[in-house]
Amino acid sequence: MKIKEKSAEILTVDYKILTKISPDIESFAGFPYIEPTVGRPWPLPQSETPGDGYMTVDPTDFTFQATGESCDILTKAFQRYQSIIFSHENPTMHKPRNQKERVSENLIGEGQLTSLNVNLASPCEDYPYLNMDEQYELKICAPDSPTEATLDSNSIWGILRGLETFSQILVKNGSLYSVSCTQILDFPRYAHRGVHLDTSRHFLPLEKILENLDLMAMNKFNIFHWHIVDDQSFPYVSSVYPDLSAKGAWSDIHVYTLQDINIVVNYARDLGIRVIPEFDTPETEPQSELTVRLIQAMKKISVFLQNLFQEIASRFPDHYLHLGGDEVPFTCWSRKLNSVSFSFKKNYKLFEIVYNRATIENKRQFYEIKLWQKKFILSWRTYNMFLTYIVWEEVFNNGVQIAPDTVVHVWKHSSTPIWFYSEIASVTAAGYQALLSSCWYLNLIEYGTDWQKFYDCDPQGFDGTDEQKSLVLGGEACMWAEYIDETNVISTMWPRAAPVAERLWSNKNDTTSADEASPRLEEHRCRLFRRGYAVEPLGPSYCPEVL
Ligand code: CP6
Repeated sequence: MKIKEKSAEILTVDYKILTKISPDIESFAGFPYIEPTVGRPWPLPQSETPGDGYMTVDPTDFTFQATGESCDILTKAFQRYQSIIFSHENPTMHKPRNQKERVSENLIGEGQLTSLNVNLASPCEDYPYLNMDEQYELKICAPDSPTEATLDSNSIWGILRGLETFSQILVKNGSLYSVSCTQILDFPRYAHRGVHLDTSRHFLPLEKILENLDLMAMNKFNIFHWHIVDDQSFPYVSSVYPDLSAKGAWSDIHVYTLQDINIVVNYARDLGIRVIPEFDTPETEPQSELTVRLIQAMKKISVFLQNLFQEIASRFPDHYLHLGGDEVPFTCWSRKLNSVSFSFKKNYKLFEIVYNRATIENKRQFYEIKLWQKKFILSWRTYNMFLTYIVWEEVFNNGVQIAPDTVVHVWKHSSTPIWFYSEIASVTAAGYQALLSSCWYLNLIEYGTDWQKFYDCDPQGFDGTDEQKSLVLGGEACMWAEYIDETNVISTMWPRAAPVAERLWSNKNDTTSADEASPRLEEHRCRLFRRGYAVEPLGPSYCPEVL
């Protein structure tokens, strides 16, 4: 034996002895290396029946075939997935010294797969909506068609979800790709699976919003909750009231024009994602002595709000609108409102406030808000093509009268989940539909991992009746942007939003263990990394070349 070989042997032996002495050596200080799975989808499908063997795919000889209905959404999806699947970029991360061959050579392939037959049973719909059909069935060399791969759905939205799953179960195998034989029947657990993004505290360039939409689709999220304006800046460019952004945006380039909004809405639509904008409209404490009623200005403001919200309704095709209503600084308002002249009248039912901080503080802050009561909301419903409202939990907690179909968004959190579970229990006990975000604050950062916590949180985890639980529409992962801008938005959100995606999509009984999910999440993170996104690592790791 040559000296070189000998020393290599010693090194191997030493390593083995070392790991024997200290079995934890590979999981130093509680940060274990989790070996990723290969070709396992995220989020987990509702049902899978794995078959024997696999098929081989040659990227130069593979197409998507529409065998049923077709439309622009489908054509674009084919182009997108052709590129997502086969532009296997080399990770820039260091390569491991001993790359294991992940796909076993012993498996007997069923042959070459040259197409995925995509059978859309109904014509496409224009825009995604609440309770759209997202179910699909994906069969790869199933017993009844051993040489084929088929994707079936009654809806274009189901086809989009199925294409994503197909792209995830295909893995690189040398210069070719492999896909295991399987039958997948899949549909979401919750209809509302959102990602909330704040573009007021920092402006986000359009590309980052679109990148985020891509990542959302790769996690089967279906709602982009766009917290577009807030105290710090008003980047929404209104045609009816151009001063809102002219005076309220950080600068004249840090704005979203009508064209930008159309780009976002249509890009999202092609991915089966709804865009729900939030225009903060804080409410008031009805019993407070400090309650201000702007009777004199009311007519004027009413016209202002009608014009603004009519414009918003025409620009965002979704039938839901988020009205905010959180964290209202009552005393601050009433003090600052002294600078506005108004007459005060008690017990007035319908009231609104105009709040113009630009005149008080600096030019960057200009914001108009309203207070409302039931009558007002009802008149809005007729006016705004029957929009349904989502409000933050304070609106419910403060006893504001809200339309019966209002969705209450629970966001307050404490170190124990009891608090928000009791909140969602009382919201649903009062008969309102609910969304949960309390346990999914992506902006809260700590050393170590927090995704297991996100994974363990369940929107229906409260004590309540079946009827109460049926009122839970789903939830949203929230990103607040006080400390987030284009430099860190992607890496802070992803893959940390992925556990939320699985919680909202997959069956509760199959997703009870974060430990069990973690090898799949490692693979998913590598997949997103390989697709070109700056997704942060979950712990000490590397991305094997096949992923
Ligand atoms: N801005 C607005 C915020 C927050 C909320 N509303 C917020 C509160 C707590 C945390 C993060 C964000 N920055 N308008 C609450 C819904 Cl931890």
